[in-house]
Amino acid sequence: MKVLVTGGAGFIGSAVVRYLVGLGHEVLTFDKLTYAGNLASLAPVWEEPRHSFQQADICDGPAVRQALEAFQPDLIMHLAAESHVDRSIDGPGTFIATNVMGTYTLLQETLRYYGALPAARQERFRFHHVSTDEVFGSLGPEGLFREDTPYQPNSPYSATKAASDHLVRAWHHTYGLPAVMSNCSNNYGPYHYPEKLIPLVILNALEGAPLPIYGTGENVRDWLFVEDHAEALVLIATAGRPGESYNVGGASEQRNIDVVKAICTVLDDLVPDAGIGAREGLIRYVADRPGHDARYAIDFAKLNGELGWRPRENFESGLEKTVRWYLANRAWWEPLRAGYHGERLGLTNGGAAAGAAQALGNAS
Ligand code: NAD
Ligand code: TDX
Repeated sequence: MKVLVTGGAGFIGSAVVRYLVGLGHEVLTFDKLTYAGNLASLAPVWEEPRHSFQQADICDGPAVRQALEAFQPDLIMHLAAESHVDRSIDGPGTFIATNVMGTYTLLQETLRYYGALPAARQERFRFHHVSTDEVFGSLGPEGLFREDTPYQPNSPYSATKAASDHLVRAWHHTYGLPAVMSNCSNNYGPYHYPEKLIPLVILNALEGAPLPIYGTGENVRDWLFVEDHAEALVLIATAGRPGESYNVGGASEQRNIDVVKAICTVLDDLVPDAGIGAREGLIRYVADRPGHDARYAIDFAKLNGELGWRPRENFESGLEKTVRWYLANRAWWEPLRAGYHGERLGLTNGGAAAGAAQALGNAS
């Protein structure tokens, strides 16, 4: 297959690209290279003739059109997004631009491209939209998100992802675009930009810096190893039913405080440091995230029943792999830490108005 992957230089996108190329598919990575995009994450496939790269913005209709016409994909996997909840609190404008307007632009150009394909290629063509469980809002202590759970997004990030999900659904329902969707839980693993909880805590703990826990640390997330997710995404994109959505979860619910303590234990074991001591001593409770969702948990019975997928890693095995990867790949993360060193994000919305005007201006 020829697969165009938007956001393929990001954390999950690059795992998908590496997996697809490994399977023998021909892949075009289409990515704007924002702060979160990193060509070093594509190093394992960079020399492969089956892989090519185009730096471009999904909000740029002519660039999307040119890429589709030149590459002629059989499948589009759409992962490009602004993805960090804390940044969406500080500046929602870029989230509206990329996640909403960018998805709209991509859908329009995809529909145009799809409409011009011969019938046999239309039959095979799929558009896969990758989304998040955060669109479903926040759970209490019991229950799981299912595909039919009502949408109740609480952060600017999840509101823009919910909007993009609705657009994809409508383009399928109204225009007949053969689209599938998936909503997954929190990913972790190699090549994760160190602004999210797990990589941030690994790197801070390694250097003996404070480990910030928002609020009480009781919030629960369901952790999914990124390579398990990549496998699920390719299965959904190729074998999922158009018009359907599939939940993807890791069957690994953890309280944040337990995640941070587990990272401390693995690092104390692998890299003991007398100067730092037991790393749990670095934990600091800090101001809560505004609108912080209490609990996310996923029921992936549909994906398991229809397509036979389940995660290979449990949290313990996945976390140890992840920590070992960061220890072995300083050259990947040191330049990123030089640019962003874990400063607290998401406590103001001071830049929002200016950011919105600028971002939406660029998108039109
Ligand atoms: P990421 O932030 O690591 O990567 C996003 C990528 O998209 C980057 O390479 C960036 O350069 C690119 N990008 C951003 N704006 C773009 C634009 N306008 N045009 C083209 N490229 C652009 O994100 P991720 O964690 O890999 O997430 C990938 C997708 O999965 C997103 O749609 C996200 O909402 C979704 N998701 C992520 C998680 C998670 O835990 N990380 C969980 C559920 C869903
Ligand atoms: O320093 C921190 N301290 C802390 O306690 C950070 C960065 C986070 N947290 C908490 C907030 C959350 O309860 O840890 C939890 C995980 O936070 P993030 O890593 O920021 O992830 P989350 O907000 O849950 O969203 C992630 O999963 C769903 C991804 O960033 C989204 O893109 C995805 O859709």
